[in-house]
Amino acid sequence: MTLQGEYEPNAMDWVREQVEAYERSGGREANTLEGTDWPVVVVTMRGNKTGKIRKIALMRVEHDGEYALVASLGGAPQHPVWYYNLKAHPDEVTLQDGAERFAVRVREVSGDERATWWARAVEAYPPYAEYQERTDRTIPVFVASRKQ
Ligand code: F42
Repeated sequence: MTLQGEYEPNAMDWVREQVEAYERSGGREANTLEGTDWPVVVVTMRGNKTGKIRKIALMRVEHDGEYALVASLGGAPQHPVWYYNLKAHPDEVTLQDGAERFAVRVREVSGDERATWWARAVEAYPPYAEYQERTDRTIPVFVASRKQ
């Protein structure tokens, strides 16, 4: 499943290159955070202002076929702008995990559900805990579920 529209490469070279190598190799290359063994996934979405197709890489946090998408931005004071894309177009998202790319529906989670997914996220990628220490902003967590 692919989203229709004009692809606008990510403004950050290292992200754009990782996304493009990941997609080109069917997830066999560029599938971990640079210099680590921590796996990543590629998320494709629709821009909430331009309507263009945007792609990012995120740490892979999977549980029973669902994925957490953690809007950490390294603990920066502001959300990454992709947060606003997912809020605006939660049904126009695909996720690639390794060779498999599939359509997902995303929803921001809160309360106990967020706490459960946050624990899974920190277990998958411990630096998330440091990122949350760095900022007063509560780092948003989306859950991506496969579309039937
Ligand atoms: N970022 C995370 O937040 N969490 C992670 O777990 C994570 C892991 C990760 C692993 C590998 C890797 O290579 C990158 C990783 N990143 C992670 C970084 C992530 O891929 C994003 O690059 C980062 O989160 C920043 O996302 P961003 O959407 O804020 O990117 C900005 C810099 C950007 O691309 N801005 C564009 C620009 O031209 O300035 C606009 C992009 C956009 O979506 N525009 C929207 C549109 O309509 O087209 C409008 C958005 C708006 O509302 O302004």
